[in-house]
Amino acid sequence: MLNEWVQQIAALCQPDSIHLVTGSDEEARMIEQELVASKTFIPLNPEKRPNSFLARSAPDDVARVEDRTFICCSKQEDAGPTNNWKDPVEMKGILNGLFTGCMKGRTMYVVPFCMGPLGSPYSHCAVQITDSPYVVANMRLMTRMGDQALKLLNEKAFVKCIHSVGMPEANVPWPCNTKNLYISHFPESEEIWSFGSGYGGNALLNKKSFALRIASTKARREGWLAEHMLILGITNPEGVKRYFAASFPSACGKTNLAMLTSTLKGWKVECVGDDIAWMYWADDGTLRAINPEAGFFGVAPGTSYDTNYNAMKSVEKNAIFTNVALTDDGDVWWEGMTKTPPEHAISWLGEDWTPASGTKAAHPNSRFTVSSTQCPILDPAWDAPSGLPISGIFFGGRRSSTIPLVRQALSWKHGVFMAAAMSSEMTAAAKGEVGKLRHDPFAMLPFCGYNMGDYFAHWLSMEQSGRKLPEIFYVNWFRKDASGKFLWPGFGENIRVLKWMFEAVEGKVNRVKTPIGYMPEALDLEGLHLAPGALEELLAVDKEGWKKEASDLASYFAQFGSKLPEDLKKETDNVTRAVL
Ligand code: TSX
Ligand code: MN
Repeated sequence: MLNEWVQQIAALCQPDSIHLVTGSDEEARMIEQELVASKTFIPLNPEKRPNSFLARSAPDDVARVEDRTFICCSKQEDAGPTNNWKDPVEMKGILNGLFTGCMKGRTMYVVPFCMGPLGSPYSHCAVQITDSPYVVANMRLMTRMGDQALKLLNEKAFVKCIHSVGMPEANVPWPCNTKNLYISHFPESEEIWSFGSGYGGNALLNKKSFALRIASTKARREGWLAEHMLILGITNPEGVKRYFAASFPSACGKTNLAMLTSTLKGWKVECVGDDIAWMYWADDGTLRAINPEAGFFGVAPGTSYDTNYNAMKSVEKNAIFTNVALTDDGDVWWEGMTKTPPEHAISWLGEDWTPASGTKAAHPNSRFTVSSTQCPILDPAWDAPSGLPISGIFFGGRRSSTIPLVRQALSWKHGVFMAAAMSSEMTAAAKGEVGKLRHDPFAMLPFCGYNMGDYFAHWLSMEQSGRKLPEIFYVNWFRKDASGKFLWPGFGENIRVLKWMFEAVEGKVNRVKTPIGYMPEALDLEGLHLAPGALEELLAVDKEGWKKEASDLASYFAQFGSKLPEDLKKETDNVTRAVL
């Protein structure tokens, strides 16, 4: 079956040769050498950054392209109002044209990979065909790939990922074809076809395309959850450990949180994953999570030994950097990495750069790719085939007003409502107007492979007897005072909020019931010099703000029409009534 499919794709794409990827070290060195020869990879100074490489993309191939991302299911209604839909037959016609001969003069790599711990009943295997050795090198760090996955592959049913940069006979460092971009998902046949881009989520089909868009449709059919969530473990001073999953829109510091360095004595955070969680109901009624990934593909700018010590330690060796700056001593640099910038560097565009240039040395969406195993606080059980029990789930967004530092949902339904109501202020890192609110339910807006209204209903349907539902929370590290200053110090100090949630799960904290959820009566602020009145401001229920919030939400929800679950309408009415 695998062989047949490979031959079929080869006949379409007409590559010069086919390479079935084994995942061996010799093979990795060979691919790296090939990438160095084609100038895709610049080897970094081995004294500074051993066995690490820098890649610079084409200037117009630097991020996921949501308006060229398609869900191709037979009925448009099944894609819903938040996805781009195309008829599967029509899309296959377009793709057949584009893929014909698209790998002429190139090698076609066949990459078997497993998402999730090897041998876990919760894991799923897939195969990606690609003509990008850069993609193969990244997938080696981010997934369990090669022979180990091939052995586990279900020959009858595996997700088929087909990717081409769309530049046959290419002899350039970063081949791509951004005039003809298609990132197409076929949830009914479990196929992904991606053409024209070599960057990030457009090309590494294991991540957003498979582990979220296709997996979310699988999860809906089979009664589990495929979510855009980090997973972390928290241990208290008594040695009790609990796991939490958490979901945030972009530019909220999800990777920083996943690798948090605690500032509270005796409290420890360990990292299971920073981006995706697959969660299942175990026979004992608990929700158990695995991280389907095996590596990090993190945004570089803003990452420093101060903001994310463990990420910086993780990328000290064996890392791939994409679109960061190259320093004169053969190392990497990006905005926010050090307090003082280098006096001179080569920018992500390959040009001379100095602090006086007035441009960014690294692209705002520049990345590091590294294996999870290099994270100093990787949870010892991160790879457990049985997954890890989830005590709580929290959601959040970047909001300068209205949304309190932390609150606990009043019920499962209320928690689902809070997550469906997620929104975040846009930063310069994302396109759009800076400061403008963008709704991003469950941080799944670009990643849900089906109708978002059905997705809400799926979450509501998780509430069943015999299940130990995790507690749901909502946090906001970004509330500001009247003068525009952040009220909360964030980063490692967020452990104080994690502590409150940990104890809330155990029913140990004092909390007050408000119309928007349970709020802390107090937080552990020992050793923290918060401005007088700041905590009150952080936890204030702003009636005027909530009135606006509720009416804005009602109009946002209206787009889902009859697909919007009754329970979410009721929850919207409840808050509206309570704050009026
Ligand atoms: O990642 C962030 N987190 C989570 C950390 C575990 N960031 C960075 C967001 C961009 C990706 C934050 N920024 C956080 C936060 O909790 N909070 C803030 C806002 C903030 C920024 C700076 C300061 C305080 C708050 N203080 C000083 O600069 C001294
Ligand atoms: Mn993500």
